[in-house]
Amino acid sequence: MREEELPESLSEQQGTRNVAGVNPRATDVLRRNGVKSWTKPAPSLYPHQWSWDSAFIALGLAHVDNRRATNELEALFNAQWSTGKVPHIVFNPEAPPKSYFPDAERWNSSALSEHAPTGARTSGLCQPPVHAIAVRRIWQTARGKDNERVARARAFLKSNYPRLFSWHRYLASARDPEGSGLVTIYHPWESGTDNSPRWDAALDKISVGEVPPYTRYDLQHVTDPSHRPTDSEYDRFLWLLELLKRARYDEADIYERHPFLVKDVLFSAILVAANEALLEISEVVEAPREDRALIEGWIERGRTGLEEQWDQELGLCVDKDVLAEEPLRVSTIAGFAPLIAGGLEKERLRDLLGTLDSEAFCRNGSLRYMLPPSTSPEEPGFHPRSYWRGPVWPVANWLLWWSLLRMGEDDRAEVMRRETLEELSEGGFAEYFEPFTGEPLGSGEQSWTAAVALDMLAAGDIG
Ligand code: 9WN
Repeated sequence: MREEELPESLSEQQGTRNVAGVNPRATDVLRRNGVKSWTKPAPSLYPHQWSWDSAFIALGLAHVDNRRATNELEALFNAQWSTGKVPHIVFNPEAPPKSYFPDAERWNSSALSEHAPTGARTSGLCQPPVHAIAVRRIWQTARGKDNERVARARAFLKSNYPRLFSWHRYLASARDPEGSGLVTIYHPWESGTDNSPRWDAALDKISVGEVPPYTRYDLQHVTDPSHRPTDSEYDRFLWLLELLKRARYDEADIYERHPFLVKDVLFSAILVAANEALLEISEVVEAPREDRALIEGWIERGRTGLEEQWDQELGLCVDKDVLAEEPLRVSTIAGFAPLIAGGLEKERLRDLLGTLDSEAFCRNGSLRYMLPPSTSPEEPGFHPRSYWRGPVWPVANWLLWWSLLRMGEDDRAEVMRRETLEELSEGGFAEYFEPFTGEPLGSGEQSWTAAVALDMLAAGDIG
């Protein structure tokens, strides 16, 4: 769809405040990245539909165009696997050739797995389940509006509730056969924080075998290759992909022999928060009582599992290498997982806020803005320009801001919101930012950056 064919209502500012021109610019980014019924994460670096990007995008679009927000999620869920898995990438058949690697051919999921969808080509992985949170936002922004909009939102909730429920059930079962409350990921791409030092120790243990030749197209879309993962990281990523293909994406097979099985605390915490949203949705759609009991059980189990991963010395929660049975002790934003999962005891909340307000994160004296670097500058694996090894990511700020609000930490939340919006007002809607200079890095015009700005701007307007 060409730009001029995108719905006009995207430029209507429904109830959002304009902070230094951020609002109209954010709306324009989402308009320009729009493709048919969904939105590219970025104009050229990411030409397909990504799972958690789409959830954040829908969250932002809910404030400017509810129909487009619902279309975004429906397009994604149309590619859901029969196991309940929501794929991390849904490939765009109209993407220019040689624009993103690994492509649909390399994943080959429809040929390898009977569970893959028939109408779309997808990757074989998944990403953090922000979707129910976005669906609830669609409901919140429709409530109190005209009857037709409320009825449309209710119908959307009703038709998509079963998809959300089966997605969460998949994560609670296939991805947690131990019943630990924590989700196992098979690949760093599933975490959404791909080259974070969180994964270094687990990746180091893998001996990389023969990877069929490949060309990285991502490097042609950034000004400096040091912003992106290194070639050696890519070799490991691609090797894990080969192993998943050999297992034909079969969960039991993967669990049996895959060399990268990690309990991801950030993913698990997002699932807890999404389960809270799902519980509210289940009430709106009057879902069976048994569903609600199950969802409540998942929430409780998730919080208990996270508490077991608490590291008192770091003042953070840490991931766990399932195979080595070891905690992965690295200081990154993922460690704030319990804040995202909510339901905290006073003491744990105090610990987490103490870490957030320390030199290791927001109070580092050299920061351009008081925003948490993705990896603490005190970590040996920290790198201020390399992707998830240090740069500030606006979506991560959104997760923390939203969690602080839910914990009643309004003043801290307001600082996070203000600093984020100021950074975007100065640097634009970049994918990520250098923490000490505020320099925009990675792709420009990143959709989820624009989307979280819209949600932050609208704060106060919604319940
Ligand atoms: C691999 C799209 C995605 C985000 C991820 C981010 C990055 C892909 C890549 O871009 O990952 O999935 O090629 O680097 O790490 O969180 O969903 O924006």
